[in-house]
Amino acid sequence: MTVGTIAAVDLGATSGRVMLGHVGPNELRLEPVNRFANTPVQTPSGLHWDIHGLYESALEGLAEAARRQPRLASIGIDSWAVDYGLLHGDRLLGSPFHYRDSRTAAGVASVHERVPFAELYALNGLQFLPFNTLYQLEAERADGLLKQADRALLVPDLLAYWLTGQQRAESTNASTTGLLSLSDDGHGTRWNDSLIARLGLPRRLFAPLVQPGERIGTVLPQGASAPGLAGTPVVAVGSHDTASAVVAVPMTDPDAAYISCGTWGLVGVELERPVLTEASRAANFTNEGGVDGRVRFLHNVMGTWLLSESVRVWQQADPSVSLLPLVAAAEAVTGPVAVFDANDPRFMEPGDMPARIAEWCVEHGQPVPASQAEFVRSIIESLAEAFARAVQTASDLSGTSVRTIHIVGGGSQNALLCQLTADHAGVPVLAGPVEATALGNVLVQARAAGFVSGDLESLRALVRANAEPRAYAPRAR
Ligand code: LRH
Repeated sequence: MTVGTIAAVDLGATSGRVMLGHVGPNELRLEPVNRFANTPVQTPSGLHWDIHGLYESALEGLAEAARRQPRLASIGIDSWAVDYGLLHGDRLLGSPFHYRDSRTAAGVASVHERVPFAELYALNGLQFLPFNTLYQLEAERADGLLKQADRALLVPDLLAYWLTGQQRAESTNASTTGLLSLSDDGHGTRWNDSLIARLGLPRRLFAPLVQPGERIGTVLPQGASAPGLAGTPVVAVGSHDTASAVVAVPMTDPDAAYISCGTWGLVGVELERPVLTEASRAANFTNEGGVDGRVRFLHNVMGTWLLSESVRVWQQADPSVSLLPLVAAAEAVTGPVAVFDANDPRFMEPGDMPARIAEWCVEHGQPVPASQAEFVRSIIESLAEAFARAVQTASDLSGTSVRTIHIVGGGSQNALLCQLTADHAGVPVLAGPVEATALGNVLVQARAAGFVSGDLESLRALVRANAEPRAYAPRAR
């Protein structure tokens, strides 16, 4: 086996990047090509993604990748889940909505009237999140917009379509729509036609499914903005960013939990079979589709969103405020700070997070943080507490006795968060890699191209061999 080079497009809720991945049996190296901001746009119709800007930035990165590496083996695309573009023929019907837009509230009620949540959970195994695709589609249906649409493509599928002309639905991300059939051995092979019909959704919206590792198509000459890009295969990866991140969690122990920590903290364990008990429904745990048919049994905790939204608000008064010095100042805070419920729905939508945290503290008789450093400390303590609680619940519900917690993604660089998570959980934390999502994306492509082989455990061994995670031992509390 040789070392091959692959391109990964990885779009997060606040930034995107194109990476080259150099992969062989003993090599795994990422080479950043470009990074760009992902700035949502508020218009009278609501909060939208700047999908054309994102596509353009991805194309710029891919063009540069092809310049640096004329023999790219393939391209793979991942992004956040649930959001989609509606198409009429090849025409996009408006900018995709951001999942933090509040339009879906009415959609939730009307979906649950047709299919009560308990029944939905038995069918799709998904935790309740008000923005799951099926609720968003219900909002479009009620507005009459679906009459004109003949496809709904999730964001990575939409970009892959623009590159290749092929409309496909990658299964890990499709599992977050709530509209896939869930069988005993997991997700991913069939749309749930009867559920789609009961919800009054047109079946034509849903493209044929592909599994991670399958080829979607090749870059069209008109999709190529650089010589050398046309004809490059576009391969399905775990196109849900969290599915790709979980591929690159360097777990060696089956009794491990993971936290994929970026905007969200996705906290859970990997399983062979879904858990659909009454207890897991009550705890709002999800069974999302993973690569190789694994199940991502996890819960969404609010994540670094609480920090980035707070900093955004502080910057409105003082543009010099930035997160890193505040985290350093938070490390120096010694007295007790409020630990609030990071999962409270009031923190979901964009807005004045410090004010909402203060409001929560007043309502619950806790001290309101007195400075920005105290707010940051309080947020990090609260996230660590919520992470530890979710690990415990994942362990109880799945029967996994967690001995290690892996933190991957941007949050793994936050030493205070990692240490406090270990302390709250009373379990050692292993932190890194930071770029787990891009690594998972690259590894699935590399396996499809034959540069590496084996199951997820072999891919994870390669991640670990190339970057040893940093260990945080729990301290007595
Ligand atoms: C993380 C993520 C998460 C979803 C949310 C919409 O980026 O994909 O797994 O629940 O965004």
